Amino acid sequence: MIKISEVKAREILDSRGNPTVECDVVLSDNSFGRASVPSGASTGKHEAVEIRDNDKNRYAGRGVKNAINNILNILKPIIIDRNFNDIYEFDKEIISIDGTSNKSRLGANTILALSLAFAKALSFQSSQKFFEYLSLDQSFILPVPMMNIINGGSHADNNVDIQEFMIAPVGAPTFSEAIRFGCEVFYSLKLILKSKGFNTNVGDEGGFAPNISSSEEVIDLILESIISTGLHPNRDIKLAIDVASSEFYQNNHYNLKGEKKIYTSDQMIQYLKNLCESYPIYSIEDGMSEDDWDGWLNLTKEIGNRVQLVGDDLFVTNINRLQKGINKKIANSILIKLNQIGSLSETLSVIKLAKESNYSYILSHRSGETEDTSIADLSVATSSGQIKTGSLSRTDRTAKYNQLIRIEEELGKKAIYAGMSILND
Ligand code: 2PG
Ligand code: MG
Repeated sequence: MIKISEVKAREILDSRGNPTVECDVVLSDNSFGRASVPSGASTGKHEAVEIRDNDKNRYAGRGVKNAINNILNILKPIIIDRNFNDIYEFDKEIISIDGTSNKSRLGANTILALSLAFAKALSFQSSQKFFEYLSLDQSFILPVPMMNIINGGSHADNNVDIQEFMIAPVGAPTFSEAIRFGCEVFYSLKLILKSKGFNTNVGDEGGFAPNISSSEEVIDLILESIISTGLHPNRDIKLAIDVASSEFYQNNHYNLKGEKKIYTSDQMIQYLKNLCESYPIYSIEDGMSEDDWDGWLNLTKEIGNRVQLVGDDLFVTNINRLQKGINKKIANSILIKLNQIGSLSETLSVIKLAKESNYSYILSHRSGETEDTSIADLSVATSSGQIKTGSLSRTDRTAKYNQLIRIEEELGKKAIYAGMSILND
């Protein structure tokens, strides 16, 4: 019987230079799995808890030695020399050791690192690639990349209110062509920004971070850059935004500091509706704040029949919050971030519920990332049809796109690019 023969854990760095957890799991037949976990900046209030040491003498309090110790001293002695049939059995065991509803005892970062490393070891053992091992039905759909080419909000040091402006090449014939479309727009956006005297340094997710207070002006520049590459906005490339509005929701109002506007919930809905009427925006994430359920309901009633409305801070990859949204007919899509819930099996359960409820689901990175590319495999395995993993610069972002290029090559003729199909669901 194959057993767990070794577990290692270490403190490594994420893309912002903050410590994070990496874990290795080795099975008795030498099958090996390694995983590391990302970390958010615009985190949702209802996410599972990421534990940090808060020891001001190390890494400004951001160290994760406690999480490492939890793996080595609490979890390892319980799982070592044991056999688990699948990831569900394994995760159930380690989640029950934590015993809390939000993983605050051992940490979502602790549990996810171990959960993913174990899944990778099982995938190694089965001699399958990770995306094949996780595949739900052996249909392999390459996702439309949602590339965040202008960074604002808490991901950049500028005055752009909306956190992410993304381009989604729905009209590309293949995944690798979608990446080429995205890169060419990215290059041309750089030239256009430069020519207009804007800064072209990049933010946390590799998109440009110019000081532009109006969202309309940002979108106009993106459209100009699409056209100047010879591509067509709407037909070849659609736009998506992550408003991340929980970040600027104060006293029941949406405070857009860059635009110098303070909106009520209804005015915010009108603002978003106008943006969708003026521009080829097919998807809005976190248009309303994480606890503004009434605002979400009204937004869904207003534009939910024609725009993908994605709950990130709203649902936090949590099956109970998603179920509440489904019951209330709120949003029509969920952002999937493994570390918001803290284990692979719970993530797969949320995806299953979304699928059964006709909600689209988008695999997503965090603003603080590592070189771990699991989300690329997971997006193909679950046929998510969409992935957002940043811009076309910074290796922490392109690593995921590069992994998808490899998967596409590996699948050959079996690879289907989601393309336009994401718009008809
Ligand atoms: C988001 C994410 C990723 P963060 O809001 O969708 O883009 O940001 O990881 O900072 O929460
Ligand atoms: Mg978000």
